[in-house]
Amino acid sequence: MKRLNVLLLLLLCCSIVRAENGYDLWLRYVPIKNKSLLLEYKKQIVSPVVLGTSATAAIARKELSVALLGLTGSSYLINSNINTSSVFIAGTVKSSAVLSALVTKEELNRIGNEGFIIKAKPGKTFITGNTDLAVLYGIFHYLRLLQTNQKVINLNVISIPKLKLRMLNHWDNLNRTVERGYAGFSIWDWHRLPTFIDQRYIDYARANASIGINAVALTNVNANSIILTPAYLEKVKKLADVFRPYGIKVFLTARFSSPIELGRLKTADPLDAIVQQWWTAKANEIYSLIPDFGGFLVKANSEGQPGPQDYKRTHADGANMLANAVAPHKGIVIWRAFVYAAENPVDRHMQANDDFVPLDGKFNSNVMVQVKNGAIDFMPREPFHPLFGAMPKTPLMMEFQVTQEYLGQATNWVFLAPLFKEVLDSDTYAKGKGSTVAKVIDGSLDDHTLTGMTGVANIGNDINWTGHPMAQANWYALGRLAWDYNITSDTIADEWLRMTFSNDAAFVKSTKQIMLRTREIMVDYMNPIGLHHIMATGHHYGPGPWVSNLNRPEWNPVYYHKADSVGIGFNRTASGSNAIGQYHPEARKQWENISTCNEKYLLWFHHASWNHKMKSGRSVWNELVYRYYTGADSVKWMKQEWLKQQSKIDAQRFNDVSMLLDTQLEEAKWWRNACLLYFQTFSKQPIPSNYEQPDKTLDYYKSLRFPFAPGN
Ligand code: GCV
Repeated sequence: MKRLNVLLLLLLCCSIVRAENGYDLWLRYVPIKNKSLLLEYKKQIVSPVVLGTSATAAIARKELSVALLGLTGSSYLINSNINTSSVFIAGTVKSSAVLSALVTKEELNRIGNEGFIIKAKPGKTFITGNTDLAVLYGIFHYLRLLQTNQKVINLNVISIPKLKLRMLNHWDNLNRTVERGYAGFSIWDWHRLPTFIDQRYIDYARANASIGINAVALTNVNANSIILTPAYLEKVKKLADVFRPYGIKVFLTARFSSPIELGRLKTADPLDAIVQQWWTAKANEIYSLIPDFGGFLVKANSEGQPGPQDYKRTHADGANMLANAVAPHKGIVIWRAFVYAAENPVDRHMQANDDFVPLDGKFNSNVMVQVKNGAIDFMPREPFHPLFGAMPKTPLMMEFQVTQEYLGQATNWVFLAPLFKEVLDSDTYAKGKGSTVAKVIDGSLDDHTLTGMTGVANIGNDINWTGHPMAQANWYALGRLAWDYNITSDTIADEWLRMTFSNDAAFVKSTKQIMLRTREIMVDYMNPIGLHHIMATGHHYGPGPWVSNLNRPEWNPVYYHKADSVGIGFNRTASGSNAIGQYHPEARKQWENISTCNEKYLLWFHHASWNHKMKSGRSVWNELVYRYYTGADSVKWMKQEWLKQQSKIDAQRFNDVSMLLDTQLEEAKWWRNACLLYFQTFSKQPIPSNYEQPDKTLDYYKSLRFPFAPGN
């Protein structure tokens, strides 16, 4: 009787969809439901072997054993030696003649240190590469195939990362607040480091390795020099030790004035010999603790940060000084191009090009210039940054923002892969048609070997890592696109949904459809037809197009939309700021004429009259009304579609997303009403009566305050 009860209890437990809080990300390894596939998989993984003695090989063995247990329900011992029954063999080419016989010399040269090869035929599977890390990447790839229920009996995969540095930038402060973080506090528990190693560090490294991320800048670019003190470097060393076997290199942000703050020098002038010696000694100290330290990431002379211009030196002078300090250790310097100055009356859009283009060719060979995807600041939609295609002699690194500072933060569901891809696929025309941004950053256009892409992380200590459960997809997308920018948004969403939620075909189809539309929906209810930077100032939460009282002109939304009685938008053509002149002529063509301008960017480049006729036949005013209402209505559609998925996934994540969609709908309506009521004071035109009219006044929206909005 007792046994029967236990059995019944077990059965009951198994039949309930397991509770999920999102911590497992896309590495849940839940049982494969398709019986015939399961049988096929089991035949491919008899007596699995992962060769190698390194910590990385041990991690690969552990991952495989955890994954196979979860996916198949059977426990597998992962051998580290080949035996007669092994049909699944993974290891470097050097580790076994069986593996080296499979690949040609040419293939081995081509895949480098991180690329991997998977070959399978019925009853045989081989995963190999030049290093244990490549093999680990191959195993994660193979597990993805199982997790997404793909066929694995005939495989011939050669996968090589398109970019060398695939990075996350954490804007994490030493007190654990996160600038523009919406998922709790920093996961770096500095106070308890170096002794206490939080399991999170390991899980974080594992998640990154599963998508190919191989570098991380731990600290905020608005840097604190304390991170460079001996006590903190000991802590950093511990994190680097955890990350190393996962193939992840650590970078630190360097505050340019550190020689003054820490070294008590009188200056931080990059041409001063004592300052140079200080940085050389600091670099030596860091490398003595962390021999594979990646290098420094620097924000200088931007938004109040110190930099070489304080000493009338150039960005190149500053970057090269640091580059000299790390060069003997094979380190690099990543110097950010996000610069603009309040005293400079030139259109903010143009200031980075003005500063950096003259420096092309003047940076040391171990310097990369990190450029945000657009010239203003991670807007819901921006044209690509004109620096891409304008500095052929300098390796440019892409900086995306994964954390949704300007895209609804952690209350809005927005899948960012389409945004990332839109930028990467943009044609700079730097060397004729086809000179895409992707080709600039992968080094192929101008023959660079240092290449990379980074994302400002959306990770915090919330149980599900990213605040909004759906925001995990953006971390995932960043990694996948940094590995291969040709992967489609559809594929990324598909993989992520299957691994993170379910392989149920109807669920995947419907939820993917929502994901792929989220970005356009958000653009419509937030920043349609080229509007930008009209968020409330400071925290950037919600609309604030009316703000005009801040000291720095370019911190005021009115600077960007320029609404007046005639029309709306920023004239950046030759008759205006001529920011458009910073693009190559062919690229310019798509925007320079108001009547042919790609309407997605109309108000980005033109001050259009309220009655300017759009391709839809509507006036600019009516188009704005239409977009704002369509965007907000589409959030209702998202909710309706999501509600249909209730039976398909676990209750906790289903409910979390449902509640957040309610918030998103309220915020979309808030954006719509506040912006239209405000712009109406200029257009003097009605919101047509067929639309539900705003239920609050403009004064009400203007009065809203959020003193404790996160991330600020
Ligand atoms: C880290 C924007 C953000 C700042 C951020 C800055 C940057 O201005 O609002 O929080 O600072 O970009 O990228 O340096």
